[in-house]
Amino acid sequence: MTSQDFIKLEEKYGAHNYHPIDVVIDKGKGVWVWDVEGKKYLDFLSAYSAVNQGHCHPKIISALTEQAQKLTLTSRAFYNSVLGEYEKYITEYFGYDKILPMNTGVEGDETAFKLARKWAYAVKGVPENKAKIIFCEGNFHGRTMMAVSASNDPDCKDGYGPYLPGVELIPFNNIPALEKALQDPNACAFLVEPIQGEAGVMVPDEGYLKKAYDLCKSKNVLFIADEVQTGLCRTGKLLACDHENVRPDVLILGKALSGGVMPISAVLADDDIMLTIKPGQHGSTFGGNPLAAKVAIASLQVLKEEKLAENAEKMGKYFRQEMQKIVDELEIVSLVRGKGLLNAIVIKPTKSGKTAWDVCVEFKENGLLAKPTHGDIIRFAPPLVITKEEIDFAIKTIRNVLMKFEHEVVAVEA
Ligand code: IF1
Repeated sequence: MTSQDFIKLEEKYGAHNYHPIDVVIDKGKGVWVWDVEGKKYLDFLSAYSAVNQGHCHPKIISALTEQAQKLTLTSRAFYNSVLGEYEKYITEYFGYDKILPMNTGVEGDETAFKLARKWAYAVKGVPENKAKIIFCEGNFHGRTMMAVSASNDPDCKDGYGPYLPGVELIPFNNIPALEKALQDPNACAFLVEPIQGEAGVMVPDEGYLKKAYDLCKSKNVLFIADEVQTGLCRTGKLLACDHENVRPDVLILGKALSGGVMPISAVLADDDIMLTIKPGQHGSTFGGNPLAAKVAIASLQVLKEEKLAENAEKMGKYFRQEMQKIVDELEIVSLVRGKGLLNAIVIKPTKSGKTAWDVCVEFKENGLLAKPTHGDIIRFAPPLVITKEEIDFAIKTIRNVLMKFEHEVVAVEA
């Protein structure tokens, strides 16, 4: 079967809720993937930061296959011999009293959301059914009705009403707006991405997270960080909040917690918050399964053993510096922004109506995989195990492709 055959198969039998780039990946190792025809590509998306440790990392795959032959799932109706070890490991790793294990990222967000409401009624003393959770415009927390209700992206949201009440949206990176929203005594939590990923890698002003955290504390409101995409060394530190020495009251992790092997998410918090959820009040069949527990331990070990935060910091700086030269040289790209290895460029409008999508198709033709977001933004987020030589290959490819679009730029009116 050829790539076209695989694409047709998905088109006919799969729901049409995605529009992928036309490449059918068959194999992956480290930063590289191969299509069914055997052509090799540098993965510059990493499954949206789930594959931080690189594709099929041997240590993570060993943990998976070893445990898979012994025990995979008990449900939480019974104890299993691995979960406690994982809970101890991850809580010590991040410095929290407790973990609540879930599966997908959005389940982590849902869990944090429910936890904040429980805490509002049990601890803060918010009147029943009045709890309010503050979100930022442009957020992305996943696809469930909670996340959709908190979204203001029409693609995510439209046609799915009625929406969940008790959420308020404020502009991102805007301290006065947060200050105002926090005046409501029923506000119980501020749930925020330290860097907005899907919005186009929006990095807030330095000091924003710290100020937001301090404001939340002054109003007895939980600061909840969605580090599903920004966490686990992606931005050059273990957590993006570490850049401002902010310790979230509730921390949500997902994606790279499994190195891209299976859905594993986690919510971390201290006892005064976490213990407001009692037996039977929340859970999941698969959350905390022994297979996931072993995979997550290995994934976290790899981050430290291979110093992936340091590499992301160093390679990210180098990448942005080299990209900036391209931005200065070419008209077609207006800017590069990001932190660590979570970066994006913005493409200018062209005469023929070609967009960031066409640029990504051309990247693919030249052996580099990336995906546009919001029409004119291209996200660059390779696995964190990337070397300088591989970054140089990416820079060369990006420059060559952008050169092809250069003569198409619409002259910008002064
Ligand atoms: C898709 C985007 C990225 C996330 C943050 C929670 C979740 C995500 C900050 C939910 C998920 C994914 C979802 C995936 C594409 C991808 C994405 F473009 F849609 F926005 F990364 F930027 N919090 N992001 O970024 O995690 O439940 O999916 O495990 O197609 O929906 P999930």
